[in-house]
Amino acid sequence: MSRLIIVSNRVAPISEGGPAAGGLAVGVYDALKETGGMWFGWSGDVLTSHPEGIKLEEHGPVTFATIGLVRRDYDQYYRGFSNATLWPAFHYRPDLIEFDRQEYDGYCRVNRWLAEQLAPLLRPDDVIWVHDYHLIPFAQALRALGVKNRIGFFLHIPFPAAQILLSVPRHRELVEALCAFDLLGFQTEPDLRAFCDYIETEAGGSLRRDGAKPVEVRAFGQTLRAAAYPIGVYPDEIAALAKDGESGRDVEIVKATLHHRKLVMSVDRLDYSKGLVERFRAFERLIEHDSRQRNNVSFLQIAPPTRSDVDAYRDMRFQLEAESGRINGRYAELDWTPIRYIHRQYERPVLAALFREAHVGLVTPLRDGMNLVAKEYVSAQDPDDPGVLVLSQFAGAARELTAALIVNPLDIDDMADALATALKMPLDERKARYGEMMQQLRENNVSVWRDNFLRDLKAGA
Ligand code: GDG
Repeated sequence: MSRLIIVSNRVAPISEGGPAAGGLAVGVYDALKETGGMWFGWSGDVLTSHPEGIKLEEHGPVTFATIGLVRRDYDQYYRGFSNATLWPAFHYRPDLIEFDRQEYDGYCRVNRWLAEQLAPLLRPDDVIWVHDYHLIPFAQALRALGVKNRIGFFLHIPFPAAQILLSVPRHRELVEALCAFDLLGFQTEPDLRAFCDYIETEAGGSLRRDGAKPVEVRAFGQTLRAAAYPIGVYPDEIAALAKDGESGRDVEIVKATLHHRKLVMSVDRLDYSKGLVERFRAFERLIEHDSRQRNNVSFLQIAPPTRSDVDAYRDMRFQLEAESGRINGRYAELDWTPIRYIHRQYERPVLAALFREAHVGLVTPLRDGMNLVAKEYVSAQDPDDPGVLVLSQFAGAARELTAALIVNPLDIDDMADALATALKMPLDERKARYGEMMQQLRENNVSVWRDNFLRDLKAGA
């Protein structure tokens, strides 16, 4: 059997069972254990001088191959072009794009350098699966080194409409680089359509569709295939984790301080794409318009920090602190704080158990490739007394979780109304919606996502 080589910006610290070990990491790691192989990427270390070489760690049939980045590479490749240019553009925020030619050059340089590090470790029949926007030029860089293996790419974030992508300087080079992969995977059909639209209207390429098979793309002198592969979770494992954690210390504390009030809950990295400010205002609108809700419901927002060295993230943190402070100042009572905003990370079992306690999961990104939190919230529910998911129409997950209450996150009243509906939804309706969503989550779990992608990647060989 050919080995699987996973390449991603960060290598998940599976061995530590750390917070990054979510659905994606677990799914990918499972595949690696079955076929044997390697997971290659940045170690997370920022160094003062170039590393001597790759650090290799064996865990059974899986090798973790990691390497540090020097400060300039980190600044240009990771903080700069990946997170201050591509991330806002791909999340439909051209107003937040910062572009610096040197950062772009650094992004391409680091991709070439990483490819040079990996190439000597490859065997001729290895199958290579590259993940996410940090590594768009990676296949092109490997090809330049003479690597002939099958190379696939999965984009975890949205692919923007052509008119948005045009606002990224050097967009044509980026799409040309994407065309060096053998298979491109997107989260949803609209992402795939946006890519195909760019190919036809901007790149002068052509497409061939053949039923349910991946679309054949011809552009920049390359032939490749592209399709949508919505990422999933392992719903039954999350359910078990949530049930196990029911009587844990953190859950007991939350229950004790709620005093039988209802709980609305959200968990997101602190990112402007997640719509946190709009969500805070929607909760405020709920308690503003319906005084009976006051002192009867609390909103818990857990938002672990990310990318705090990118300006837009710092600004957003200040804005959130101001909004939660303002709303609490206006409505809090001696025994009730409307919004509990916690800017830190929790262990995965604690989150799962808290999801199970929450009457409403409020997941309202302005744009999101998929949003695993929505899927995790549903998975964690008690089948006999499930909570209600309120979900943004702009999360990829909304295409599968159609039994959620779907909202427009830019419409504060729409979100407040959905919250009110969710808080008073009768048990029968909650169970019916939950049942429908769980069925969907089981049918398209993370193994299905991974197996479909790898089947198509290998089928083209
Ligand atoms: C990208 C795309 C796509 C969050 N806080 C804590 C914590 N988390 C976990 C969640 C979930 C994961 O992190 C976040 O996944 P999301 O899908 O919600 O969002 P992104 O990080 O933006 O991920 C996204 C995803 O890739 C996969 O393809 O769905 O659209 O943007 O698993 O539970 N985990 C722990 N503590 C926390 O405080 N342990």
